[in-house]
Amino acid sequence: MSKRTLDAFFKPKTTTPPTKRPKPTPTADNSPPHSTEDITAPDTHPSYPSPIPQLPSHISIALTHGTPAKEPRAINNQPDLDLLYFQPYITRPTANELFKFLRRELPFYRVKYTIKRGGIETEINTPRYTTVFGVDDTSQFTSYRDIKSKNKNEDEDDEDETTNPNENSINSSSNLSLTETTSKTPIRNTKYQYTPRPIPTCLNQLKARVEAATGSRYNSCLVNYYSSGNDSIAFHSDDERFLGASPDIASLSLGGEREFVMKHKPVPPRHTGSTTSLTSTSTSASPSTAGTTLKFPLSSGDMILMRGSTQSNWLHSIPKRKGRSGEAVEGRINITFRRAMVPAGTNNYYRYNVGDGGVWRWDGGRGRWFV
Ligand SMILES: O=C(O)CCC(=O)C(=O)O
Repeated sequence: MSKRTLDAFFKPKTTTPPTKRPKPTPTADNSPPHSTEDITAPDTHPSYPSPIPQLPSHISIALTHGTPAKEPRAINNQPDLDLLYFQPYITRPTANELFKFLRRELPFYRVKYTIKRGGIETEINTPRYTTVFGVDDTSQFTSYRDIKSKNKNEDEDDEDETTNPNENSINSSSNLSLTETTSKTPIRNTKYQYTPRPIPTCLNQLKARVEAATGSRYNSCLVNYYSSGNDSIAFHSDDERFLGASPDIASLSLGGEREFVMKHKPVPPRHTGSTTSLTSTSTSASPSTAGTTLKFPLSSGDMILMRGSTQSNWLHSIPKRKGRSGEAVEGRINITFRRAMVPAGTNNYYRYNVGDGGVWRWDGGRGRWFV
């Protein structure tokens, strides 16, 4: 294939029109939308509805030199439970700054989808604002320059500009294209149902720190925003097969305090004398676990790492929180860092965290969301 044809192939074809952004008025967050220290260009990519700024340098420095703020506590005193509880992972002042930055700068969505309940199509309105970045292990974002460089090496006669592998930074993310991880060839257009988006530098920096603290690798950042104590997430486990058998999931809290509640999955009664007996990953639970509910307060900057057999045996939730004024209405961001192994994970994450609706933005000046 000629260089000209390859260039045309890899260049992003369409650019999503930028979404409306609030005028840069002084914000209720007490910080200008872009402080004077933030002079580095924002990340841009055709899959982003608008550019995503770099972390202010004081946050970036605090993350690099100040995390983990405290060594974690291992919680493994219940059957099948294996947690690391960082209380906190990021100091409260930095966590609150990071909360305001991410609420202001990330594109959020309010996803609606339908499921069949008792044979009837039911519309579900996700009771949170959500967003997601990243792609499963079978694909990777590769810089346009690197692809050109690889092609150049295969065709030494082709004249091309010199490439610098160090420029494969997300900062030049408009250059990033999806390639197959093993073959390094461009992915098929039909591989994903939704367009995966590279993790912007601000979240990538955070991910790198979390990886160092937890000893795990992640390829996806899922972000939830709970605008008040009325927003919640029901009991569930992140036990999808696309995460592998015993996934590590790091869950970071920023902003308002909420309670993280866990309970063991129901243990099916022991079934004997049948060749079609149920199999379950939960059979190791002792009777004393049944009905045990664990509650972990999550303040701004706290992080819980769920690992090992936790997801296959325990459910977790953030229940609604009422009655304690102030805390109950304060916004909260939760970021989960996960590693999806196969495209089903990417499809699932984008379907339920981005979907097909409009982009929601936080207007700090007015203290409200707009679409
Ligand atoms: O908000 C939280 O702390 C939990 C989020 C969660 O459970 C999830 O995203 O699956």
